[in-house]
Amino acid sequence: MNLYALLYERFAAAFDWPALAWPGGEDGSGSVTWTYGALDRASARFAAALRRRGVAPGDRVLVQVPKSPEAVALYLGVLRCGGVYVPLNTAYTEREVAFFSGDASPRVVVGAEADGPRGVDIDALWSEAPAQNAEPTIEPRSDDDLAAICYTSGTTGRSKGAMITHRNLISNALALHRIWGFEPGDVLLHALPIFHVHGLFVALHTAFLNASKVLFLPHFDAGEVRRLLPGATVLMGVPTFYSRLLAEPGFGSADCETIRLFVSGSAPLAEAVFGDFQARTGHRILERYGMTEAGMITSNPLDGERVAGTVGFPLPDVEIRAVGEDGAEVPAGEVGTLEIRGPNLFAGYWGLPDKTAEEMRGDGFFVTGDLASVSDEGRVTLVGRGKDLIIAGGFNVYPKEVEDRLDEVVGVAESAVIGAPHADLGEGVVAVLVAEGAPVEDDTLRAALDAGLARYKHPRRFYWVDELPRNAMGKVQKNVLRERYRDAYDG
Ligand code: MLC
Ligand code: AMP
Repeated sequence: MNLYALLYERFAAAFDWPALAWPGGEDGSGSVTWTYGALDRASARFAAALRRRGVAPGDRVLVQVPKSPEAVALYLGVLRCGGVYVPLNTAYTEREVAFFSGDASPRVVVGAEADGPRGVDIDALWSEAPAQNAEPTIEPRSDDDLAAICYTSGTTGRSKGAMITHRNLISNALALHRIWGFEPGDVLLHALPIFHVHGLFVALHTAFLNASKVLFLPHFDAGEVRRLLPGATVLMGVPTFYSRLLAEPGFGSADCETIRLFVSGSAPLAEAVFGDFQARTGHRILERYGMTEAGMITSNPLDGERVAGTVGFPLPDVEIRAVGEDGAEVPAGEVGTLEIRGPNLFAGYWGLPDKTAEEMRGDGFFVTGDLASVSDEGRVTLVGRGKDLIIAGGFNVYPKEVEDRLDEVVGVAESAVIGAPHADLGEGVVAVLVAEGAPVEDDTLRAALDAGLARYKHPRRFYWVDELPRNAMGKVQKNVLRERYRDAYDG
């Protein structure tokens, strides 16, 4: 089934209800509200415009646009015409976008490549469709057809497109809607970006399945979120949202009287933040775990014990196991690499069958690269990552990609990029460099990185050394560097 057909069933009963409330509004109300009817009609209009541009079922539509209600309608429009939605971080530079565009070979590129034949901005696309009564068709799709390709960085520094099917999205949305107890009257406060799984799929799908009102913010601002909390019942965020709310003077239970659920994910929620949040507000944040390739995988329970430092239990129909280096499942409580299987699991990496095969077991389990223990009761505790990944404020940064850019800079002989503890973002990016001649100024490094690397990936601390620590195999010992520079941000 087409995911949009499922959503439409819910929308059709709620055409007059508020869907997205967006700051602004010329009437002085402080917000512009789109009803579910308006959202449905706008998605039909975008679908019509995309069809006119030749988008047929299965064609990719690459999108790099700022967050807005129109952007949501565009996403739904792509689903509706059977296209494959390929969202990109708005921070990506032209060089990064060029890679994705070349890789995904989209029929249409919205928001980028304005001068190219496939490029169009979102307003122009909107005006290309018939203003009235765009045909309300929803292209039939089978469960295995692709709904989206979401790029996720690779350890080799090359991004891979995770192919996500309608089944993946539908199964995950229905499961989360149920286990998180969505009910009539729920209002979601949405401050996440909509180019990643968390803000686009997890948050929007659960709210839309519920025909809930969504207080839709362009970006996270702690003061603004606090101001809007009393009109909401659910907030979903990365850990930084919660630590920043706690940093608001006087923030506490009075701000949270209407809230029934705070959800955290995409990066580890520090036990101290969980504890402080409970002490100040009385709320135990519900932590869940997921990834681009599998949507949501585990969740702490809505009813039942939410244990700090754990990510809870597998979602319905999701199987997990922790596996040792010999490939055998480790005993309960011991640490292994987490492998998972279920209707949420993606269809593979776009154009990379060998890479897909490397990360899939013969019995259909996917190797997540996360290290975890699973208790006797099935509760999962993540203890680290086997993959060389930094997560800053919920955004992933792959060291290899940053090292490749640094190594291109004249005067840099070699580099090693690591994550260091960061009070606000969880981890911050640190570069350790070996000079070729005189060390390069930080500003020169920054300018060089600006040319091809999104700002959130930039190291904000640079250290020059005579040589990088290596093991007997000649491999850089990142654990040594992580220890040496652990106070880079918070020292
Ligand atoms: C912004 N900056 C960051 C950053 N966000 N640097 C490192 N890490 C980040 N996450 C930099 C900008 O480049 C800029 O630098 C400066 O910080 C200020 O930018 P800003 O836009 O004002 O930032 P801010 O409002 O502080 O944003 C922080 C944030 C945001 C935490 C609110 O990053 C955010 O919304 N993160 C959510 C990420 C997310 O949705 N992840 C889900 C992935 S899905 P300069 O130099 O340019 O001035 C997934 C699966 C799952 O992982 O399980 O959910
Ligand atoms: P992404 O590639 O953006 O999909 O990021 C997925 C990765 O984020 C996972 O493989 C985990 O390493 C990490 N992650 C997601 N949720 C959590 C969580 N609750 N705690 C710790 N790590 C998490």
